[in-house]
Amino acid sequence: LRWLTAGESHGPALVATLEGLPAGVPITTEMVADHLARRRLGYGRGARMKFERDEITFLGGVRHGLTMGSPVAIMVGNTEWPKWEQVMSADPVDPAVLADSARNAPLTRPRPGHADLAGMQKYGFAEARPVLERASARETAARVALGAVARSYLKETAGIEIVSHVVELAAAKAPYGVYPTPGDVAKLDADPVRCLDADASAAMVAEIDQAHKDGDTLGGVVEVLAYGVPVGLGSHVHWDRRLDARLAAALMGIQAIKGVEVGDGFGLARVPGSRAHDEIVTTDEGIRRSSGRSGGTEGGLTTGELLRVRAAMKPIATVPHALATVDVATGEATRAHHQRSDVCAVPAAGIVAEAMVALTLADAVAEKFGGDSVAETSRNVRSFLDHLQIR
Ligand code: EPS
Repeated sequence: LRWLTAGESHGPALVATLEGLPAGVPITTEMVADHLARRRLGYGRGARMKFERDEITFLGGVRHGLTMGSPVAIMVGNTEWPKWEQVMSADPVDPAVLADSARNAPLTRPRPGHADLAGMQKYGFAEARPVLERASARETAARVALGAVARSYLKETAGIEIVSHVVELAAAKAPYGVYPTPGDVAKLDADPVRCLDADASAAMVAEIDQAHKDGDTLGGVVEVLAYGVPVGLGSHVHWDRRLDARLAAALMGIQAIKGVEVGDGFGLARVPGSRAHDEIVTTDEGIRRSSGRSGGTEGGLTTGELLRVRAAMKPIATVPHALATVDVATGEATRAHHQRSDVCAVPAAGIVAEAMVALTLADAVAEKFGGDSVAETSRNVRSFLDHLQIR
């Protein structure tokens, strides 16, 4: 698979293209809209999540609710665009008009923790606007749109389903080892922080309320589970073919993610081997692992067990109680620029992480099973599983 996104946070639209999927993947505007709406959920988001809408237009690759095997192109319009038409105009704008616009005031007080300063230095900008526009997590809407296509492909061809939940938010933690299933998604989406445990959810909401009062921001940890992943995706034969490496890169590539774990991850480094691995046992269903510590990958290959990955999001860099910085126009010590911000976007990060896992798994499924139609890919998956020598 090949996929790309383009577009700025306050530009007219985000666009995303995805090439390499077979014909016959069911996808509709409503399916994409559902996932984009899930990304907007979550206690602690800022004002923009309330008044802006995601306007979805398919520009190619889909006919009557099914992919055609050609590149899929999706546009997600920003309904905020009219306010930004001049500031973000692609064509030159009369400098007198721009000078009059408060929105266009140069952002010369970079935020610590954001791409602002290093981006300005690298690309030679005198202010942060051209950097923050693309660094913004607004771009994740485009990935979630493509993720909706990828997850439909996974479900149709291999029966794979993806669920995520928030397991930590600042100091509040969900009980370890409780894994939501696809049947829990409606309940998770109805929870303000997408956490299955009611007490932990209340503690997370309280953390956000306190941070809001303190003019602060919060991070947390999301966990993504993929059910029905067949054995044999990825490979042990080369580092860049290892599925765990690809998943880690995909999750790390989400804005504000600072750490990734596969299965029990860092926890495995703290216990002896006798308690770190998943023993191999025979069951009525055939050969299985007796536990899920590895997160469903061994040697960079999927094992056929539950796939489980976690991503740690740092607190949002736009801190209302602004941090110390330097005004790059004057060299003076000052406070970072701040207009509005989310207190916490961890629940949304879970939806984005689902999309990145879906795109990574879709890539691995397409690579292993090929096929130019959904029927052909499904046959290839079934045939592989039916002919496993050891099971
Ligand atoms: C973002 C900052 C906020 C968020 C935005 C991501 O936007 P603004 O600076 O305009 O208030 O609302 O997220 C989205 C618009 C979105 O759709 O997720 C940032 O700096 O990353």
